Amino acid sequence: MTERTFIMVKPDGVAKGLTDEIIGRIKQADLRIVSMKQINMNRTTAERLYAVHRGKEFFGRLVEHVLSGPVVVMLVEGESAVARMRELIGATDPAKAAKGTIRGDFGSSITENIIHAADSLESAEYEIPIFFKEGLGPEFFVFR
Ligand code: 3AN
Repeated sequence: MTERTFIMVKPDGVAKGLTDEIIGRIKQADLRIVSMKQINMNRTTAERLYAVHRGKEFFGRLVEHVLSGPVVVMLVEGESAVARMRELIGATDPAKAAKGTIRGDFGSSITENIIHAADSLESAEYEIPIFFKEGLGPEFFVFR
């Protein structure tokens, strides 16, 4: 099934100059980047994105990290895009993520783990409209 998913290169990934490397891996996996932009998130948006984690011990660290610098948000489309992107990013903790995955290759800690990818179609449907409004603005293009 063709799916759309939400991807975000986190501030540590942007700061390490990994955006191009990540774009390359997404395209290599036969997925399309439908739209992409670099933004500085505000607190309201960060807390909305991570609303499912509110109340957890790490919520504050997660929000502070995502506010610490620019992020690159992407709308990615393709066959089984949600599962395929989760394979590409690897396990949440970089120390446990396989080599060859983005987090396994570049992540430095469970907070600074380079990249976010929606963990289900339901999550993607919640996360995408926080950052992308269909049909609005010049930001919609297809990066093949
Ligand atoms: P994933 O990003 O792999 O879907 P989630 O949904 O469990 O993982 O967690 C969302 C984010 O919260 C992770 N990307 C990670 O940065 C952070 N996180 C999760 N668990 C912890 C933890 N125990 N300590 C610090 N940060 C955490």
